[in-house]
Amino acid sequence: MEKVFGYKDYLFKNCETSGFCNRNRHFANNIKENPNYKSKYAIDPQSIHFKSEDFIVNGNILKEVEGINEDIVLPFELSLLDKNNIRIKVDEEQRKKINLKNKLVNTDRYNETPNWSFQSLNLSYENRSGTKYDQQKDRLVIEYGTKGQYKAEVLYNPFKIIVYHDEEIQFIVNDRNFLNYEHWRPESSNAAHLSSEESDFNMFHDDFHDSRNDRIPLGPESIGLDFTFEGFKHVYGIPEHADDFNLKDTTDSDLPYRLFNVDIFEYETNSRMPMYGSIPFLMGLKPGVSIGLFWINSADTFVDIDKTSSDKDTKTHWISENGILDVMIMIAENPWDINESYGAITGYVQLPQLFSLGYHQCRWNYNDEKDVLEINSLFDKHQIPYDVIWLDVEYADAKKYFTWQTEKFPNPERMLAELDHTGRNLVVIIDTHLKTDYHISDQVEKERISINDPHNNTFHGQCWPGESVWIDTMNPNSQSFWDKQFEYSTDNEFMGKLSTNIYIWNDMNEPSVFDGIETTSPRDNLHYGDWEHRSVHNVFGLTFHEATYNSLIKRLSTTDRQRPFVLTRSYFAGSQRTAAMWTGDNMSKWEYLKVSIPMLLTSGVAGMPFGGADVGGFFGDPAKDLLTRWYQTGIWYPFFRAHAHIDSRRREPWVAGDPYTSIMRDAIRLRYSLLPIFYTSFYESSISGYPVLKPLFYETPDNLESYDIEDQFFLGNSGLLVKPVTEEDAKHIDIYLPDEEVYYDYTSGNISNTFQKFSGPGFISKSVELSDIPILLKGGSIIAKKDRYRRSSKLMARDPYTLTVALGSSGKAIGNLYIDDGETFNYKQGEYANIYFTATSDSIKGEISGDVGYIRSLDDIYIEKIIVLNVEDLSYIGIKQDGSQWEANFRNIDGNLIIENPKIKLSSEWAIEMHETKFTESDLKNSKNSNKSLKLDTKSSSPSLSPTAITYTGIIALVIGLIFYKLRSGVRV
Ligand code: NBV
Repeated sequence: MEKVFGYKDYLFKNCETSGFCNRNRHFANNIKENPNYKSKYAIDPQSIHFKSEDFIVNGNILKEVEGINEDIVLPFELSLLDKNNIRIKVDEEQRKKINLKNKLVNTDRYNETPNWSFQSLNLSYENRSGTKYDQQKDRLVIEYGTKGQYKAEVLYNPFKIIVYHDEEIQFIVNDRNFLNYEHWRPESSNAAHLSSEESDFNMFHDDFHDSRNDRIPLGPESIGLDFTFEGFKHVYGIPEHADDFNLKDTTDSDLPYRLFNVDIFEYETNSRMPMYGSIPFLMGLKPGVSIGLFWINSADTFVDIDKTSSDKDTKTHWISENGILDVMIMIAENPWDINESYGAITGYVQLPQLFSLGYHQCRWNYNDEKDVLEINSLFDKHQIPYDVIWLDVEYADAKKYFTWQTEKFPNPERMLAELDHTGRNLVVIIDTHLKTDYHISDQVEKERISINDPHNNTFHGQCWPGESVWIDTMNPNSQSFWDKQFEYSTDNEFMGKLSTNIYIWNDMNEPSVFDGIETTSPRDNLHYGDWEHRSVHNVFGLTFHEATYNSLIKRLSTTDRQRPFVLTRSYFAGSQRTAAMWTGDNMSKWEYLKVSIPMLLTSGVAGMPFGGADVGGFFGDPAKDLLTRWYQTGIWYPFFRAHAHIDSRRREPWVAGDPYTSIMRDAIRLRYSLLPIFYTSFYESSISGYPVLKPLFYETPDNLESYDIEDQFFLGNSGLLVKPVTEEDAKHIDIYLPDEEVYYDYTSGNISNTFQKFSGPGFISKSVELSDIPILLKGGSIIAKKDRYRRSSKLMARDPYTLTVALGSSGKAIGNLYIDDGETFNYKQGEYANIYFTATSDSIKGEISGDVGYIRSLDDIYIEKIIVLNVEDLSYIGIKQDGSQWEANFRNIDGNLIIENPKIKLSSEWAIEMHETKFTESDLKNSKNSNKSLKLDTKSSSPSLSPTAITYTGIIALVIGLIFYKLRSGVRV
């Protein structure tokens, strides 16, 4: 049968048309078909040496090659790292000897991916008594883990690593002998160096299209390796793909999951096609054990997933075009510990400025200053809050970044001041390509900081502005050049004089090259260090947005030290430290709305929680109901931005008219009221790596049924469980409750909320109107919101809080609120506060810990309302704070309690007691005695906490906080 190629098949390689993937699959298939296959790779036991103090084992893997006498020597290093990470690196000895005439290319295997991806190269191992090394005749056995519960057996012949938890096999490296390390060989000796199971497909030239740009100067140098997850049927991660959350079997397809950052035009859903970003990190999950696999490689990579050849295991096969073999294996008893381990290597998300968690209004393009300011005031007219307006490529003169089209934007300073008036910000786009014949690109060329062609001359290609050059942000000299363009100084004509409410969007940094094969840079282009582009392709985008971040840090350090905000389209492992991402050019169709949820769950699992999708869809004009449903979904994206293509009609929330506009307004306002929860979740993520949009299994890692839910999520650790409606004309919706806890209906919309109680595990069915966003609040949670409408998040800073207390089936509830100035790095010097709430059926308490001065500055912030769900009719409620006591005003509606204006300050400890009778003098005395940490000044109404008292209170609060994290993470303590 003739093969029909789709449009995308034609533009982008699949495994068949990619030389190295084709060869590795061929190799693996031959081995699968030959049960007597004997692996060619073995560790030479004589070569093993061991530095016990460093927990590093060195040695050689030998590769036997048919037709030549000497084995290929592959030196390896196996190290034990903190948080139960094991790393194995394998290089190729003979690379140092390669002598290519007239070739400018670096002939080593690329080993610098960690320099960009890791937070620090100083990885340590804290010795524990549980760690043991035992060198045996045929293997090396390493016991590790806090209780010595993990074991890795390194088998010599054939080479394998078997990882155990409590003596049970969990994970096997090279289980199926797919290890394939294509060693260097000159083109002339090609045939002599081939083993019978290998293929010579496209080894020295690439015939995809005519691949006119790729000469493959170093010939075949791919690496392939298989990993078996024993007893795991669920594996997640390896973004970015517009596909299911739980990864699919790929064995029958031409296309394994591909990691290759590309500007993929009109991407398809339900696809393993490569997209703009890639994170080679995969998490395997089963009750009791989670495994993280980090394939540290920035070259073009394919991952085959085999779920069919065994009914209990998942087998994976990883194939990269080149680079050293560098793999980190993480093991833990739950998924969140894996996030912590992965984040300890690549870093946690930076704590974003609060404004960047608000609503972003973007389109390609807001045409001029008048347009921008009109949109700005229309938000106020329609009483819709927003924080950021965006300018796409048309603001710049002839798409020359770092310029303004002066007729359209005559006075950016004035425009920014006007936005600043209501606490709003501007984001402008700066791409990687720089138009030629313009002083910026001229300088890039002159200073030799461009991406170069194979002859080491500046590479020229086509992009938006026409002929362009690309700055090489892998070159250390690029940073100071880049800094100059963002400098806060009168010498900088572009943004030097502008106030600090301007931030940056980095687009097209895959990099997108219109006339390049697969719309990107030719693979034999050269970067700093004479590395070929093929080696660094997937990490290049990260180096670009990181350079922008660093420049903004410098700019802002001369002002108020605000944290930078950078949005990037291309990303890699480690991007979370400096940028937010979005899922690129989606379409105004229901299926794209739907897939946005598994896509963002995936990037959260892979350590990149600050993500969003274009609300409304980039290409096309969404129908009004689709747009409305997209807003109701988008308010949950950690990064919440509406965006639209230049050819689409205007669709700001007021354009559709009522009832749609009112519903979208309600949704956006709901996002704003939940900002304290989003911010707290980001804070938690910034110190632990936990996802903000949290998959259900983080709450119930023992419930296998929850592993397959990809259209619901929790908002961080808040207890809010959401299932946005993503089906057209939905009349009802089935929601999965993952555990036995009570869940209160928290649906936002026109239906008056009765906080009806449900419990699981299992599905419940609810009818829905267009105005409804199905939300449940898990029993045991206390959430803190801000319910007053303001024009922007900045204007909400001093607003009072509303608490909702949802008592759990045990009759208790807990909650956490993190606050700081929301803008600067002062929190790193301790200027923040953590507030812990606890409740039982007859009491609610608040405790605060943190910096004394900062806590004092919160003195004018109050709790204006407390809603307690599911309590008996009470006759009296008393409040105590700062040595005073007073009676609360409350109402009881349908079995829920509403305490109006309790006059509680956030800045000191307080307690509510829900008695049948009033407080007595002795109640008050007892309460004072029971809390020695507070020096209550009964004469004054302001709190007078001594610094030591706050520290003491802080310790108590921290302990409560810790218990809270563990509870929320599913561990019952
Ligand atoms: O800069 C224009 C667009 C931008 O609006 C979009 O968000 C990016 O993903 N950009 C791509 C360039 C190409 C659009 C077809």
